[in-house]
Amino acid sequence: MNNKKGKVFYIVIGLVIIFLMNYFVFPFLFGSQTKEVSYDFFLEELDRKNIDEVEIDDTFIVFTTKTNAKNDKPSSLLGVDSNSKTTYKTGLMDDPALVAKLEHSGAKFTKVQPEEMSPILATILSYGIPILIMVIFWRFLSKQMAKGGFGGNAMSFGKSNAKVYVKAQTGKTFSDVAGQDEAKEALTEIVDFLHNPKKYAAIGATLPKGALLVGPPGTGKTLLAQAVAGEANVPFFSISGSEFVEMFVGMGAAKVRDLFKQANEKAPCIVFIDEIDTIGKKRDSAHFSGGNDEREQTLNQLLTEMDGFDGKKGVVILAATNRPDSLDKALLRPGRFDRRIPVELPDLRGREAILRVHAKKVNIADGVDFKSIANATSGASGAELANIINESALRAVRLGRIEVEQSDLEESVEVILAGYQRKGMVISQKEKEIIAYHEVGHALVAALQKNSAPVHKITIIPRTSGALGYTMQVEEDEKFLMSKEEAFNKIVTFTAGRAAEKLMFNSVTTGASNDIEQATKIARAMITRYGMSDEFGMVAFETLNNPYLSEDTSLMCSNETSSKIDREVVKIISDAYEKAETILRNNMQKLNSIARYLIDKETITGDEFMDLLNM
Ligand code: NHX
Ligand code: ZN
Repeated sequence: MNNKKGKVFYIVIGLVIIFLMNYFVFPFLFGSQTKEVSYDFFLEELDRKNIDEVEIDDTFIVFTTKTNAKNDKPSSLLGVDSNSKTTYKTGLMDDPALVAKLEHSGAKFTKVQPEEMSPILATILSYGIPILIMVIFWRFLSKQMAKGGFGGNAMSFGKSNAKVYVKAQTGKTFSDVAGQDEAKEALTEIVDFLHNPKKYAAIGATLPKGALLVGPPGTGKTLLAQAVAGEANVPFFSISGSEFVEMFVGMGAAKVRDLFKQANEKAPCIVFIDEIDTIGKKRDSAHFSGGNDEREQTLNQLLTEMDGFDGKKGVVILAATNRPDSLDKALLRPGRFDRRIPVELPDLRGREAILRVHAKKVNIADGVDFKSIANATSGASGAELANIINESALRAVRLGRIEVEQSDLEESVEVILAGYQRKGMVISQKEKEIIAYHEVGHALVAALQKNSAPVHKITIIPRTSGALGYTMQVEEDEKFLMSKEEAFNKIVTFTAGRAAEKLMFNSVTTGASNDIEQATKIARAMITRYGMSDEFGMVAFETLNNPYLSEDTSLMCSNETSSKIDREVVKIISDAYEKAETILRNNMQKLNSIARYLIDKETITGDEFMDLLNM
């Protein structure tokens, strides 16, 4: 059941119960089946001499009748027996003749003091009892929840029902983690400590209580934590930071308390908190919203627990985040998460190793070249590589094979990059030509200038990402640096698609939007971050906020500089366009012949392309 819906549902039930109590159960319980009636009803009964006893206080007349009142309809809703005597109540009128009338009717009547206690009692009863009932109801619910009733964790009312996974063994070891040699090395000490804490205690060493695994999404932080537990052969408690975020203040903190209590009982063990940034965000000094109390309490509780537990006992807390910059400094103080273990995107060797690890789970044909796949997937994370292997296995099945072949892997790389092929998409001959010339424009310029990655593939088969065609370039070797020339030539290559369209058809299309964006991004970065413009030199106008989110930058410059930067960007790109145009103008025959060939074949490999070019 949906969590939110569940909560609303139970709150509504609670309110309905209070409502019912106030209207039906209380009056019944406290014997006051008092009916409010009009004053003329009272006078009428007086006339009939049907009134038995009367009590008058400062504001009300309360009376009983001898027999059933004439105008009184028994209340069917309550099922009150109409033969039983009912107490009636009516307002006291300013009626000088009242005493005479009462005497005349023969009723017993007394003047009473208004019950001073009664309003207070009434207040207590009408407010206190519902609250009491709510509390009991609440307890009941959380007990049900603990038992797994009401659909397990559908709701998180009440006492913490910390969803903690205790596994005697995660079953993972470091051999399951490929391409993270530095991180593994940093974690071996923790494994050793968990193996024999006494060795460390004997020398008096205080062991790290916590280590923070930082890195981009999909790099295997969770897997590493599981592997540490597996290697050390200790229980693994895992919870995600988002699970601490609760509807009510204090619940998250209760979960933290619970988690550590359980962990202490099971020590030595690993406690893993995924996405710790959800609770560990910097606490603002300003309290405008005031709505962050819950998160703050949770964080404080976490800090308290970390300080509180005995470091020698063997509880090691691992946490993962991809936004280390946004973490509260308090979390990073010594004795807390004082160790920071970077978990980076895999390099070429790492990618190959990761592919091999995941390939163990599927049937792979002999002679599959993982190295070339690794080479083509620069910047991919471990999770993406795992996805590539799975996609290729699915493709193999779809094509009725029992083994994954090289072509499956290559196609899967493209699926991850640009989506699935849209074979059914109908594209007019005219547009096919535009697309082909655009792509061959990219490819020719890439091939004909130095400092440019070789063309790997050209295709005009549309993909589900919206790409109508693309040119894949793959670096021969892994590159960690980019020279100014390489950066500029990249921009030239990006502008070449548009240049080819313009040269060939003397008109341009919207298709180049993605190229334009990328070219502009590189040009801007050259100026504001890489000190590659003659105009400004080595000045940083833009800084990277998060090493794992390349988009997350902040600009620091005057408005004047900002417009100068814009002009410089325009200049770089127009220079690049000119260069691309010149290269293409000097190679029009090649552009024509290869574009024709591409329209015919739809896909050209890098080798075919080079053959055509050198013909
Ligand atoms: C549109 N698509 O959005 C149409 C359907 C100029 C021959 N109206 O520059 O496909 O315009 O060199 C990955 C990469 C969308 C995903 C590029 C998703 C581009 C791509 C926009 C070729 N190749 N443009 C290119 C293209 C378009 C787009 C992408 C993507 C076109 C051009 C897409
Ligand atoms: Zn393009």
